[in-house]
Amino acid sequence: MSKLFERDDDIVALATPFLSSALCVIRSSGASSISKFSKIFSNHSALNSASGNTIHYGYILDNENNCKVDEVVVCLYRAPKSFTGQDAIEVMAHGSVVGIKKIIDLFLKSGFRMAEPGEFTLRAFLAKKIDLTKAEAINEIVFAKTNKTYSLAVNKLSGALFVKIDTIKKSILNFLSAVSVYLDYEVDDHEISIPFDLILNSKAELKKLINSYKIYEKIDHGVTLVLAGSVNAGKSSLFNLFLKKDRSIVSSYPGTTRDYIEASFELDGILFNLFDTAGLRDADNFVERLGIEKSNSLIKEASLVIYVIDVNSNLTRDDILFIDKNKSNSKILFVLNKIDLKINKSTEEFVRSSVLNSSNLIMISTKNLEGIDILYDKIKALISYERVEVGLDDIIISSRRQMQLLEKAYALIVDLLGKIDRQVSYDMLAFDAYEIINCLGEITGEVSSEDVLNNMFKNFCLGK
Ligand SMILES: Nc1nc2c(ncn2[C@@H]2O[C@H](COP(=O)(O)OP(=O)(O)OP(=O)(O)O)[C@@H](O)[C@H]2O)c(=O)[nH]1
Ligand SMILES: [Mg+2]
Repeated sequence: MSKLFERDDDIVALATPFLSSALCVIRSSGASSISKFSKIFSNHSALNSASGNTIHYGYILDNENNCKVDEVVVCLYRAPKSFTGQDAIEVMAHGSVVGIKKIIDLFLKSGFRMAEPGEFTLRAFLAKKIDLTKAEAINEIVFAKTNKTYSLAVNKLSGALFVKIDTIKKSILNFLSAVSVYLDYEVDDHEISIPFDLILNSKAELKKLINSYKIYEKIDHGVTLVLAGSVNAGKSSLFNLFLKKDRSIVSSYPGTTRDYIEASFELDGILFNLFDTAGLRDADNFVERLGIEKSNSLIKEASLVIYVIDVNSNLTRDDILFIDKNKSNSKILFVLNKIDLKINKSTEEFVRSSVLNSSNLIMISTKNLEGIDILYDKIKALISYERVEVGLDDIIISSRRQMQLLEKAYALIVDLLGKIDRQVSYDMLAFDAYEIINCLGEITGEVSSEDVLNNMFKNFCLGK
């Protein structure tokens, strides 16, 4: 058997970020993990005789230097009742970066080795604790960017995708069984009914799953929203308002923002990639000119642009050029800002008379928040095409690997249906059905090669 499938040596990794925090979790697993760890734990005799699923209080000890390193709580698991199916120890220590390094060093000195990314989940898979769809769901939960992608991943963790794939697989298996009976006993095909409809239904189910990947891409990639406008119009003030924090510098000095700043926020379940840009003007400063060039290219690529205008001042030459060029562009929202101040009538009139769709013009004040709700509603309306109604029970494919296998299975089913139409021999149909079952088995991990597993788990983070 290959090395990958016989892993029971003792591994350790930090499962929480390597940052100062109240607490951290250091995770370990392996056949002799408990006895090795007990050497650096104050309460070692209790630990060695402890039963699984127990919690122990004590100190991590540096025996070489004869000192205590940290006061900790330890969770002890015994095989097979643990995430990895092996004996395992989880240490909850104080989240000090110095302390974490010391504790991990002591683990290594006691005979553990650092785990590879995803190795705990790989062991859980190899111990048949989880299938591949659940393993991937764990990674998706960790990296989810929005509430929606998070909830969809949790749904998969509960096994929904596995059940779905398994149901399709069973349909194909029923078809294969009927064909095999026909082949084995050479019965007359009038005497046995071959369930061709199962293949048609499976094709439809696979199509639904394949389409769901496009939905996922929409939810995951988000909408690019760019704030543009002349210097001092209030772009950074609006940027901070969207993010609900003072991220971008706001000042009355024209040309404060020189380079673009990117951040994300969520509105109505949709992820927005928000850009604050350098104010447009004929700048003499080289750095500022580069920033303005970047602003222009971001505007071109954006799904939606909010062009901010200071309604208290005269329009700039750049404002007039931009309005003229984009007055009928439905992806540009013109926002007249600073309505808490005296409104410059000629500025307001010019914008009103130029912008073709009056609902694309909104008056706001980032100072007293007038008009902000209207702006939010307008943004939601404009990107409604991005909104996909996904129930939390829906199964959405979010892994490229799964998607490629689903496409392969779909192509095989289309091919099989063609052969059924052409009435090719039943042994060829059986061969194709068998291939489809294998392909679906690769999604759940029932059929998997070492290369596939190595490739998949290396994308996990350390400690997972
Ligand atoms: N009265 C009032 N002042 C505002 C409003 N919005 C922004 N300001 C002020 O206008 C000035 C410029 O605001 P910023 O948000 O820095 O403008 P900007 O468009 O990012 O400017 P640059 O980065 O220089 O291009 C600051 O002094 C803000 O406090 C508003 O709605 N009302
Ligand atoms: Mg700015």
